[in-house]
Amino acid sequence: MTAEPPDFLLMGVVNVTPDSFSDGGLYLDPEAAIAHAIELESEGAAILDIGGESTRPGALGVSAVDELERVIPVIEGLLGAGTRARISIDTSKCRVAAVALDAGASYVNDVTAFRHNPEMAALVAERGADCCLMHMLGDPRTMQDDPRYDDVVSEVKAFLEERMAFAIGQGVAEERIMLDPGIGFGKTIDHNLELLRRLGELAALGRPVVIGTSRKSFLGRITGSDVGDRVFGTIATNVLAYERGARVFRVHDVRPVRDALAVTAATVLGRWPPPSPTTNQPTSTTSSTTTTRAAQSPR
Ligand code: HH2
Repeated sequence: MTAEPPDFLLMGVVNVTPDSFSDGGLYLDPEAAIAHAIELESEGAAILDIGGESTRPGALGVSAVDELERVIPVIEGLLGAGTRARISIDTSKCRVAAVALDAGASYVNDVTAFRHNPEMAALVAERGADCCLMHMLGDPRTMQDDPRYDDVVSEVKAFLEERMAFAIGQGVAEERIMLDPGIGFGKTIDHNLELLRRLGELAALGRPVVIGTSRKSFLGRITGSDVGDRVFGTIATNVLAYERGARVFRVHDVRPVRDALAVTAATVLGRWPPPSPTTNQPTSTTSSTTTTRAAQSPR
């Protein structure tokens, strides 16, 4: 495998759920989830995002107990297997995040941006974890029921600014925060496209932008492709998102997106190999510092 350019990170999706929209049931067995995560890491994932609750439109929530039963054996198994990738816990429950951090996770991906459990911010602060704050209109049960905005980009931007201020107010260090527009979370196809088209306005907030378009339904609406066949659309959106300043890419199909972004980054930078050593490291400081620098000065 060639070296990864220094300025982007791949977050591999590991859904330990029966009902996720694209891979529900495939990795509910911990051994299957661990093997899948190890494969994603070998393909270039620097972060493994472990989730035990689907957030697909209409999804019903699961209890913290069920969520923990799904994710903790996977986190422990991965660390036992010597993973060098960072472990992210994809949850909006403080209790789940706390146990996952105890088990060795170092990143909290909260699709509610600390709104579901505001005390999650203090937990992240206290543990010195990194976090991703994502925009969502409403909640997964209702979010796709006629979402409306006057200007989706400025409203998402204002929301992310407010959530970042909240997190900082609760003690989270600014350099620990990443921001995500929440593609598909309370957005029509046009809202998703407008957010991608004007992603630079969110990158201007100065924090690394995370983007999650992988296999989502708007790609199927455009191409007519089924959920398992949306990697080409996923690549197109991630390449454009990189060009507009995103630096963390949450994907199911790590290898193809990695190759596409490696060529994109090399072309945008205009040189190969990259100027500094690879930053695909498991330590939070290295990763977030690198992506921060990149987001502030993408080219
Ligand atoms: N998308 C999903 C879940 N978590 N987190 C962030 N930060 N950004 C995203 O775009 C995002 C996310 C939905 O994808 P998936 O996990 O594959 O599906 P499901 O929620 O059905 O498990």
